[in-house]
Amino acid sequence: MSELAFVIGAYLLGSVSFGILMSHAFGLPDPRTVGSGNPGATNVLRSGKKLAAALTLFGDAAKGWVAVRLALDLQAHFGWAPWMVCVVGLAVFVGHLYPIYYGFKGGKGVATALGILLAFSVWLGLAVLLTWAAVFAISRYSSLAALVASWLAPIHAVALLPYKGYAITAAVIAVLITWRHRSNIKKLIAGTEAGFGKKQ
Ligand code: NKO
Repeated sequence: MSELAFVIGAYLLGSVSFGILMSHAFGLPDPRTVGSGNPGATNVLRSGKKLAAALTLFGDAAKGWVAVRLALDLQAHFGWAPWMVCVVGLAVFVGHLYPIYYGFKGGKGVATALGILLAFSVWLGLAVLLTWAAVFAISRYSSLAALVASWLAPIHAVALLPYKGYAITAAVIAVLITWRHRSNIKKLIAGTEAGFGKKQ
């Protein structure tokens, strides 16, 4: 029962959008009404306010990290099944994608996934972060970097972590990230995706 309450709490925490909150705090337009229309760090960065984008990235990642970190502590103290931690991770992630506070229209899950994977394992989080940075450095597309990082995350998880539930969770996250990036994928193929720097 306490597990179910915690899963619901994780979903509600995931529903909090730092992209919307930070844009409001910095007097920027609602990110859902400008650029790609996505309430994520990338689209907040398109406003030109780097601090607002950085705080969006930090906040959206932190909520994923906090939910999973707390679940790991509770699992250790109360003998929850290990897979409960995975369910909590997916709950906070689904909250970000389909938030109860914003008509179930949320973000693409990249920053929140990073926080979740960092809480599973710092090495897993760093491997995924490095993948994102490498693909972004080469392509200058935030979306392509997120897609490739998400696809490689389950492979990193299998290689790094003995508990296979984390790899399965990363695979589910990769499927959902890909689904949420379907408009980006169409634009990448058409050559009309908005990049940063040299490609713009
Ligand atoms: O506006 O549709 P858009 O171009 O904004 O946005 C596409 C973008 C949406 O995601 C975000 C969050 C952005 C993050 C920048 C992240 C920097 C570090 C990322 C690490 C990545 C982890 C991948 C996790 C995979 C499981 O994609």
